[in-house]
Amino acid sequence: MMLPFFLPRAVIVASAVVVAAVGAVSRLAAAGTVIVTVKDNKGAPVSDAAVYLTPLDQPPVVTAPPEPLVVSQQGQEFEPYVTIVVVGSSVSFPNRDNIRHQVYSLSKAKPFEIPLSGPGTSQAIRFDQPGIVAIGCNIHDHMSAYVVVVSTPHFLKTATDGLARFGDLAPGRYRLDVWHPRLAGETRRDLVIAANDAATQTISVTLKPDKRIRRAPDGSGGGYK
Ligand SMILES: [Cu+2]
Repeated sequence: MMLPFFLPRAVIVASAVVVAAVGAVSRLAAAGTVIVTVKDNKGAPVSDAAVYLTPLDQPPVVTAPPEPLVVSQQGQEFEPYVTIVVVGSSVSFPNRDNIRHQVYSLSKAKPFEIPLSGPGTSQAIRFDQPGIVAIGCNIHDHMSAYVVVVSTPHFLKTATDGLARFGDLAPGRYRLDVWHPRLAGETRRDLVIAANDAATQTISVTLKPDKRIRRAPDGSGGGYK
């Protein structure tokens, strides 16, 4: 007796799903929003934090961009300081200075070394494992950058307001990770996002002091050129 009732119900549910997927308005109405604020222990907003949400209910699909992202060497600094990429992405490292650099990483996720390279040269590196890749220059010890390799399409880097706003998230369980170069480890928490939810999360982090010297003392002094 159950079967005749059950089958039509299943058909109706299936067609409702199709309609929701086609109608952008229905899909947006059901999606959730998460706004993450990253603050330090004094309440000041933190920039350059990598904030990412990994769906836990089904493995997320990530697609590497067709063109490499760019981390340049400019004014004896890497620019940008923090770059977030999905697994499989390539990053090119153009030298836009008039001196030579030697870009490298000793990180577990992607150890590499680009040979000593002069002005105008560029080499791309593919990041094929998730993790934090700390990058330096063998010639200029003060130069420092990070590539954060994630396996989720939902990632943002905070600007000076410390905000990361994720919209259009499918309802379900997520892991929220926050990472920053001056954080001892990752800050992690689990979230459940309901349909039509607009959740706000404030993450307080205790940052280690900024030991970076933002500019080389004086490029005219000779030495490693
Ligand atoms: Cu250098």
